[in-house]
Amino acid sequence: MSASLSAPVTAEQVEAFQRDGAILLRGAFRDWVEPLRAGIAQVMENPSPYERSYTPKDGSARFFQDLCNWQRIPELRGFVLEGPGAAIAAALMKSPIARFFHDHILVKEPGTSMVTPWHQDSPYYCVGGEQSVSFWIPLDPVGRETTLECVAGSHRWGVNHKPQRFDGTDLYEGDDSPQMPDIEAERARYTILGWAMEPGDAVAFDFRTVHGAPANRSATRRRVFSARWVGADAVFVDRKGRGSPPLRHLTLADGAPFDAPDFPVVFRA
Ligand SMILES: O=C(O)CCC(=O)C(=O)O
Repeated sequence: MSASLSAPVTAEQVEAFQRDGAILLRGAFRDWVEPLRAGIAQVMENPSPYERSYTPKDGSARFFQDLCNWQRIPELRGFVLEGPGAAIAAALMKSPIARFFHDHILVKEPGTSMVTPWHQDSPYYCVGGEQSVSFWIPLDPVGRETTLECVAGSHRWGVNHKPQRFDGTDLYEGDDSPQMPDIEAERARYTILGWAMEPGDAVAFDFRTVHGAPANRSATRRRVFSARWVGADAVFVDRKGRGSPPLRHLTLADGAPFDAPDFPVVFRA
């Protein structure tokens, strides 16, 4: 289950990622489905202090979320340090290194009405730079009507829209950054990418890419492991520990290279 020595992605995939800010990687993490399922089960049994699940007011099933568990759960640690993600991330980002940022577990139980609103990840994160990628890896089959959706090219819009919690409240008090446009109401104006997926497939998307996900109206769980990577140009952005994840213990200076023990360089060209 170690990284392949051959090119981890094709030149066409790299160009599509750079152009669209989101691509589908069929089967990229197929060998890691069982370890990731086992890791998620352990986290759900024993969540971290970062857990922030939502239970819809209509009584439908919950949307479980937890973050930053890779260091304490052996299966997740194995995925980060030994899986193919680091090499794929470096290639897609066109970076000589891939540094791990954090992991995010997102489980939409069957029937949950919880929609993941359209958003960009970059304004939530204490990291900036041009080189970033998240792998959104479903561990259950996901139909087109339930899958992650990304707005093609939105990573190049040059705007950081106001970050909000998934329940619609603002993340930062007094934040006057622009509101996310109502993508849902005007879907025809955008090129919206989304794919039916099998366990171990991945959507690779840039932290700046506008994305969201529907409720899970299916009868199947939608377990997802998201793994987030940055490249050589990453710098710390001081959000005073109020971002997501709320990493209050970091002592890096604003604008300093993003280098701390929690964020290991896993791949070097
Ligand atoms: O899985 C979802 O519902 C949303 C995923 C997401 O926003 C992310 O991985 O950044």
